[in-house]
Amino acid sequence: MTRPLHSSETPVVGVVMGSDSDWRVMNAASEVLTEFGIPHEVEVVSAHRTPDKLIRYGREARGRGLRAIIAGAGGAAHLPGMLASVTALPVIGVPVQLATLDGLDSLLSIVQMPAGIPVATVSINGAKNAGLLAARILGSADTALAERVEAYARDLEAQVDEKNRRLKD
Ligand code: RP5
Repeated sequence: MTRPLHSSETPVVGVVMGSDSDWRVMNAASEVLTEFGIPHEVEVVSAHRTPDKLIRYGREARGRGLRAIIAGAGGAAHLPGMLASVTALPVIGVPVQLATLDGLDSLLSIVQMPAGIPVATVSINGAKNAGLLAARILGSADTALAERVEAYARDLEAQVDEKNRRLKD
């Protein structure tokens, strides 16, 4: 079952992952979305173990009200690309680092898409940035959300200023 994190609101972002073992990384995307007040759902959808579910999820996503999908997977990480093939929604891919190799396998599996089917790929284990990118995408049509994204950037700037002040003390 798809789990709305804010049951009173329709999810607008889908956070999906190839395995529940990816949650240790993908949790960061969910945390950011919660911080920005973006209703989202979390679901395990595997390109290889549940291919029918993947196709269904991708085809139904836009009709259910989702406006972006964040998809994380490791190893032979086909989930983000396959989802992008069956939906017109923006898909943000998160390469998840596994115990073997160093995550480069996941990164290359996600980033090397054929022309025509884009996936916006973030860094290895970059789920936090995936959440922030989803906030920016939604913010392009939501002034209040865009202002929260700007405030977040200002806060980062203030943190760097503060660190500089401490260095000089
Ligand atoms: C990928 O295989 C998943 O995204 C996960 O990163 C990896 C390993 O899955 P488990 O064997 O831990 O379920 O499809």
